[in-house]
Amino acid sequence: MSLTVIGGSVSPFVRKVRVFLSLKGLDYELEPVNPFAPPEGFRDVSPLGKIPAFRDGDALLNDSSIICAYLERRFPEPALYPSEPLEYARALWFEEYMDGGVVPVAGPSVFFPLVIAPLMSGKEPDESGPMKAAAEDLPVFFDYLQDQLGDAEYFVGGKLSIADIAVASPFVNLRHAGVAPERARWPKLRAFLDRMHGLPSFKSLIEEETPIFGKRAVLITD
Ligand SMILES: N[C@@H](CCC(=O)N[C@@H](CS)C(=O)NCC(=O)O)C(=O)O
Repeated sequence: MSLTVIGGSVSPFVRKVRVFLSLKGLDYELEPVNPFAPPEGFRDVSPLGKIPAFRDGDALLNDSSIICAYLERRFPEPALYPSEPLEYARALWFEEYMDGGVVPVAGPSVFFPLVIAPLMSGKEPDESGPMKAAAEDLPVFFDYLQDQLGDAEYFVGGKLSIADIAVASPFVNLRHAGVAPERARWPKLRAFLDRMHGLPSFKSLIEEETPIFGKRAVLITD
């Protein structure tokens, strides 16, 4: 068996797949690709030019959600999707809420200008735009997530699932940018993130990524 994740840790979608594999107890290779400076022929591997792509032997797959869904069928244990129909649908919803709702806002308006642009240009970032976005655009997502989590430990069905992995992954990017839901305002969401990011599957990636992204002063946190 030979499993390969194609992409870099800059991406919350790549991280989602890597955490998923880790929680399944599966070994894999990481083939680093920067989608913004892709190797020649990358479109043959990823028709939309995006990461992650994934290889299982000769089979090639794209899109983090599809890769995780495939892995669940291919390696059913431990189950990381709920089996009850409504819980299954809710788990998929939280995945979509993050991938299609939160990431397209948090990525370009906070993570990219505070972390990636300075890495590429070597210049200090102008924090005003990202801080405004963090203060004005992200709270609606934090409110919703905290409300949906309530007093539960996990988002769906009282059990760790793809929903929790998908929610926690983009918050690692925000964390690298020095942004986190303030503890006083979103205590339950923040405690959930602390728990998730403390799992060995997340922790090892955060430790791997931190030297690459540098350690920004925490801007919005407690
Ligand atoms: N829905 C896709 C989204 C993948 C995605 O947007 N990846 C970004 C990196 S975070 C990318 O490769 N962007 C390059 C581009 O859009 O050209 C997934 O879940 O895998």
